[in-house]
Amino acid sequence: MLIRKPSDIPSSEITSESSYLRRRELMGKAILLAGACSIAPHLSAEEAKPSGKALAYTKAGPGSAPGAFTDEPLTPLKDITHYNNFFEFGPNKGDPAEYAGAMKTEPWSVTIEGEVEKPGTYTLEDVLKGMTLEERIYRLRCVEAWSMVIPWIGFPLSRLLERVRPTSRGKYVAFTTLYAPEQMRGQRSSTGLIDWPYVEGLRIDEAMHPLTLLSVGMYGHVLPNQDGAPIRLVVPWKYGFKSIKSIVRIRLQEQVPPTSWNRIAPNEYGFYSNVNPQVDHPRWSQKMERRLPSSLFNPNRIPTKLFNGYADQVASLYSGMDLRRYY
Ligand SMILES: Nc1nc2c(c(=O)[nH]1)N[C@H]1C(S)=C(S)[C@@H](COP(=O)(O)O)O[C@H]1N2
Ligand SMILES: [Mo]
Repeated sequence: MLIRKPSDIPSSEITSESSYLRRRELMGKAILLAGACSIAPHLSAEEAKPSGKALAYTKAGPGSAPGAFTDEPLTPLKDITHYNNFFEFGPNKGDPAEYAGAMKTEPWSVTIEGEVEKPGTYTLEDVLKGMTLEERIYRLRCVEAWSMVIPWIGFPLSRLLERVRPTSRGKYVAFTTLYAPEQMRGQRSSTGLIDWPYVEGLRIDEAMHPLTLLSVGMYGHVLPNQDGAPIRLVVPWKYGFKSIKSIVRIRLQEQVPPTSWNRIAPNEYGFYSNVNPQVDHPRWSQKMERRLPSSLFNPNRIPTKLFNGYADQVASLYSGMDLRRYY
């Protein structure tokens, strides 16, 4: 640091006492604000745990199946639970943390119907019976160009689908989120953006892919409500909006299912929505992403990878397809 004697400092640089005091007051406020907004810098990822029940699961490690593990630093729980998209609770990133507590996740059941030999309404306990839970450390890349690394706990969607035996006409899988306006304040608002309930879909081969996960937890515990409790999809090579939360219905069908964002803006959000740095969103580039936590002074910008870095595992699903046309 450069230190100057008072006599070296021209009088124009000397701050009058009153403005000095005012500046201290402002700095004090800025520090308080920074403290309130900071991302729990003193808590290591290992210390912060979700408040829900602990789960038994096998931990991800370098020996895990290809794609199921990354040694990139985990995003702290604080960011994963306070920077969310869950429009059922409002449009702002902080809304789900504030309002998702009103969602009742017990009891919960999932209806599986359509082109399956064993349709039915299964309680979450039924779904989990005999299912081994495993940790998968996946990147989640939002179409808004931020990303996180999350230690999900769950099981491959294929294991559930195999149990209900898809028929040969089950070409697509449609997913539906809970509709409960009395619990989800965003569903009561009249903005009319999303036609509730939120819906999503996958092609059957995408749904059966070993990386496609139904997640019931993270950081060793059941999912926090704002992250899609008690059961949500995680499709790591697609933009985050495909990973539908708080699922109550899974339907196998012959036709391409509608998806919420495609309904809202079909020229911006296609059915496939594979992460692709070469195909820009019409209103912004997809070449880079902001890995959370990030801040004004440490934006943490990194290049986005094709299929979010899972190309070795999933590129073959799309061979021969024009990824610009099928975005
Ligand atoms: N039901 C429902 N699922 C949803 C959304 C939503 O608004 N409603 N938002 C999607 C979007 S745009 C993203 S990026 C991810 C965010 O997941 P996270 O909040 O757990 O990080 O959830 C997806 N699943
Ligand atoms: Mo998103």
